Amino acid sequence: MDEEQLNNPNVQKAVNTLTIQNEAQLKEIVDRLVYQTEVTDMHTHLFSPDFGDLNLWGVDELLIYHYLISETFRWTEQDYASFWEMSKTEQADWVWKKLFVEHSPISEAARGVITIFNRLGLDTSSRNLNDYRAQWAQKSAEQQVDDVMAAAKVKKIVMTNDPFDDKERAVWTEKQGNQDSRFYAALRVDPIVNQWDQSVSKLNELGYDVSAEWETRTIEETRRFLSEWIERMDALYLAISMPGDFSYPSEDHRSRMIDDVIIPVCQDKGIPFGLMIGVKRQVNPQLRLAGDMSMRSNIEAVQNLCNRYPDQKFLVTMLSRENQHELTVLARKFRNLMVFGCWWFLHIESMVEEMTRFRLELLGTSFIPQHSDCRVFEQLVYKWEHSRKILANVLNEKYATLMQEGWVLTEAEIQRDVEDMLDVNFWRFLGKA
Ligand code: RAT
Ligand code: ZN
Repeated sequence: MDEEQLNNPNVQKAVNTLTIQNEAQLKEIVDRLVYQTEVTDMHTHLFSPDFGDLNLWGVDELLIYHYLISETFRWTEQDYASFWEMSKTEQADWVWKKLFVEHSPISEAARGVITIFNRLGLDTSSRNLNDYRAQWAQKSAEQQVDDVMAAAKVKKIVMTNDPFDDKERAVWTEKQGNQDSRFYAALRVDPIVNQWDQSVSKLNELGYDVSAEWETRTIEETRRFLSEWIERMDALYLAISMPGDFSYPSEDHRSRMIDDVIIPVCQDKGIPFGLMIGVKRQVNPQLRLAGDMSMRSNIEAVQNLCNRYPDQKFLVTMLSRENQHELTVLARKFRNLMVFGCWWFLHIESMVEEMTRFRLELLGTSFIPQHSDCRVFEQLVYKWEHSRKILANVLNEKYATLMQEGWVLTEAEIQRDVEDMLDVNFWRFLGKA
């Protein structure tokens, strides 16, 4: 068949519905589809170019990613304060020297930088940081966003949006907010749930009549705050990170806020509540953003939420390896629970493989295998490529065992499954697909 025929949609459809003949053909098809299918990245810390310098990109930002900062400090006695006093360029020089020159960049986060350089066409053998900087200097933020999304095959990006952040709020209130249709908002609610005392004055400043006491007026006004911001941002879901000792229900502020404000607002707006559970914040405050740890959690909090609110959808990921299997089992019991991503310290090859494998074995394709959690734009390239490789390998193995039993497969069926996992499951869960 020549290229013209292959590009004809009718011919394509006929080819897609042909039975796959052997495992070599299967591998070619699965690899191609997993690598080529455009993804929806449902949790990131990226911003569209509308947000100006909140949109982080470039080689220095890549090197001072907090995942790399904590790794770099393992190689030096340097005091923390002097590191934070350095300019970004000096910090990046230091990370480069310690992690890429004096040692091999083998960790996931360090290897990721090399994948990015290579995919963006830089000479990884030169190891010349200033050359890399010079090549980046030729780009604009807008161009880089386009190029990276094309290279990573990411079509939709969900940001993490915080109205308490002064810089970000100004973009929503004084400018036009997000105008880029490839980007979507998720409203982050950590402060009002986890630091209520500090949030009261902030809400007052923003014009909401709340007080430290939990009373009707405070509940109404906090609901109003969330509703107005969901509308302003067109937020797809509410999101929070929870410490490992999160329990629900409980006689505490968190449970009151969930029951009286968060769930009623989510129900009213018809949006999910996303929970990322198992962080132990600031075990080493000197490392700042890099100073958080993972913590084992009690799955019963999720079970109780799903049980009490069967009509409410919950997007959930957990941070400790020990919680992963039971979270996946719980998703078999509650269709209002969508398991997503391999979060933070689990976003490493060995854990992604283990989790992807048992999630497929317990849930079939009815989950969201990955989100990137990127903070720097170019990270989309490595985070997605590394995960796609694992997903392709595991899927190849699973389909091959079906074929060995005489099950016939078509390319169209595999395409459906891959699109579900990388894109559609998220939107369907939101009721938007
Ligand atoms: O993965 C990260 O970069 C963490 O620092 C957190 O931001 C985490 O993903 C979160 O959303 O709380
Ligand atoms: Zn995150």
